[in-house]
Formats: sequence, structure tokens, C-alpha cells
Amino acid sequence: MTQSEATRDRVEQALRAQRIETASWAFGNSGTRFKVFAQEGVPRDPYEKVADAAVVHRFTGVAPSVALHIPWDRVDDYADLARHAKEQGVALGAINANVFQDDDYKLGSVTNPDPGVRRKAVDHLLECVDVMDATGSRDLKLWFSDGINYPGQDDVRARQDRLAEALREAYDRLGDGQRMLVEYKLFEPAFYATDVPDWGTAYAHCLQLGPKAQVVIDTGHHAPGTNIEFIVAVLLRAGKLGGFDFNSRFYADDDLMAGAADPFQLFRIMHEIVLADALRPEAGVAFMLDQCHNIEPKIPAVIRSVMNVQEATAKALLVDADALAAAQRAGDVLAANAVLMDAYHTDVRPLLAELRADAGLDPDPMGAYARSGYFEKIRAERAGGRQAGWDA
Ligand code: RM4
Ligand code: MN
Repeated sequence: MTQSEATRDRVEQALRAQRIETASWAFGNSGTRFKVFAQEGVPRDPYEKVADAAVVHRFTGVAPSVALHIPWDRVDDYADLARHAKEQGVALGAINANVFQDDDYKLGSVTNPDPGVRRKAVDHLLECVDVMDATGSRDLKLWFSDGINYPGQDDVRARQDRLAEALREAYDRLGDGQRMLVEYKLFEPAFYATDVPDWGTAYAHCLQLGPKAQVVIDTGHHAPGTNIEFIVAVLLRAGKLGGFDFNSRFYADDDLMAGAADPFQLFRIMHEIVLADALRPEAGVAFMLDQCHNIEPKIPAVIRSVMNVQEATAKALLVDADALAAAQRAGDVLAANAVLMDAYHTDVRPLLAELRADAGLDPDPMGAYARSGYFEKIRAERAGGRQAGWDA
């Protein structure tokens, strides 16, 4: 085998093993605080969301699980929903807790000054672990809208103590093989001080909690200009990167399709992953999408996002690691940078198309979905009834 054949072999193998998790809420109606534009064919319940996620997997071959959001995806029998998912060819993935949509949470959930409200919030986190037991999910993903809008509104350190206490209770409830992924977000809805605003705060809590607690990076949750790949590298080095919520942004938490606004950033992130050999499922990094599709049709938007992540990954895998290391050792700044750019500028679409064909898939997932008639079918079947939305 020549060196280039060996490289191709390695790249193909890694791409075949890649797994990207979709999000149930990406299939429901969503919008901004100005307007939710309803779409035709939108799922009416969690079963239909799972069915749509399975369609994404059917056409991409690399999206075999779908994350749930509780209570948006509340059902009577989670084991039955897991069975339904399996029948459709997917599994249920991370369970996302929602402690941000109840009147009680106006001043916070797990950091609320009122112990009664904190109890309610922690009980919800525990309920989510019960759901995980029923669905067989590994990850509990926690994002808190908690924070304060005005200086003096509450005691910042006391809120951190309350947070630590709540996380501890949920952490202690986790079973073997279950994990807690702690997400951070710079601001919004709290504007003065968010309780988990950055990776450092999330990391400090995870460190105190123990090995089952890991940080999750939502790519949309940073200030403009933040070097996200640096955070990736630091967390990987510390063994504390639990996963990603991929999406893209221009200004704030825009939740646009992953790799749409800044495909180069996605490449740089995946480059850190590849360098640390963290693409392998055993490395424990969950590659999830967390997006909303407000104006574009949802299923093809998710397919496109999955493909964008695949393309960034393929480019990252093509970086000539030996040449890069040699240039770095030699202090050759321009050569090192050129190695990265060469990989980034490679058109990997033919390679991915070939891999799909080898796997018995249509090489063009977007076209295949459009031709499949699935949209026409759900548009007819799901007409009327109450469509699921991000608040339902
Ligand atoms: C949050 C955060 C969470 C997601 C919700 C819908 O901003 O990103 O991961 O569950 O939005
Ligand atoms: Mn997220």
C-alpha cells in the first residue's frame, strides 16, 4: 500500500465510524421571539420527531441517534418510544433537561433564591435520569438559563453554591455508564451575569463533581471572535470534553445550520478532535446538533448540517500530521499554516459521495431526500392537528 493509499484508508475508516446525533427539537416548529413560522409536515408528537430523525439517518448513514428534550418530548412510556426509535433504525440519545420554561423559574431554577423552586428544578433533573434509565441514554445534558439581570439582584457566590449543590444531587443519581454534560452560555436570557457563562465555570463544577461530569461546547454560546478550538484543545487535554452542540452563529445564539456561517471554524474544531484522536466513539465525545430551522425546511436542513460536519471532519482527517509536526518543529510558521490550508481547501465531496455509494446509500443525500416523497407524505399525513413547537 502506498502512503497515499494508507492515508485514504485511514480517512475512510474514520469517516465510516463517525456518529452525529440529531436533536428532536430541530424537527418541530421554532422561531425567534418575534415569530414562529409554522411549516407543513411538522411532527405532531415525539414519535413523529423520531421518525424524521430516522429519515436523516437513512439518507446520511451517520446519524443513528436523536436527542430528546424533556418536557417537550414527554411521553407516557419512554421504553416504548425507545422501541419505536429502534424500529425506525435509530436510538434515543442525550436527554436534555428543561428548567427554563416555567413561571417559577423567573429568578432562576437550580440557583433560585427560593429553596422550593430549587427543589422543583432538581426533581426535574432527577426525572430526566429516570427517563435515561428507560431509554438507555448515556448522557444527561444540562443547560441553565439561570442568572441575574442587575448588579445586586442576587448573591453571585451563593448562586454558585446552589448550583454546585443541585449538580451534586443529580450527579449522585447517575447510574454506571451514565454521564452529565454541563453546557455553558455567555448570556441570554440573563443579561448581567449568567450562572454558567463560560467553559471555565462549567469545568470547575465538573472537576468538583467527578469523572462522570463533562463539559459540552455549544458552538453558538460564545462571544464573537472566541477561539473555540482553543477551548476544545484545553478540555480534551483535561479529559473533560463530553461533547458538542453544533450549530452556527453570526451574532448570538443563532442556532443556524452547523458549518453554514463559518465552515473554517468547524474545520479548526475538528482538527483539534482529530489531533487528539477523539473522533473514535470510545473517546467519549458526543457530536450533537443543537439547531432550530426557522425559515428553511427542517429535514433537509438537518441533512445538510450532518453533511457539513462530515465535510469538516474529512478535511481535518486530511491534514498531513507528519508534515505539520515537522514544520512546527522547524519553526516554519508559513509551512505549518500551509499544511492546514491545503487540507481545508481540498474538495472532499467526491470522497464522501463514494463512501456513501460503498455503504449502499445515495451519494447525494439532499437529492435523494427530495426525490423520496417523504415530505409529500408527511405533509399530507400530518395536516391539521397540533404541530410540535419548541415550546410544546
Ligand atoms: C439552549 C441550549 C440547550 C438547548 C436549548 C434548546 O440555548 O443550547 O442545549 O437544549 O437551548
Ligand atoms: Mn445547546
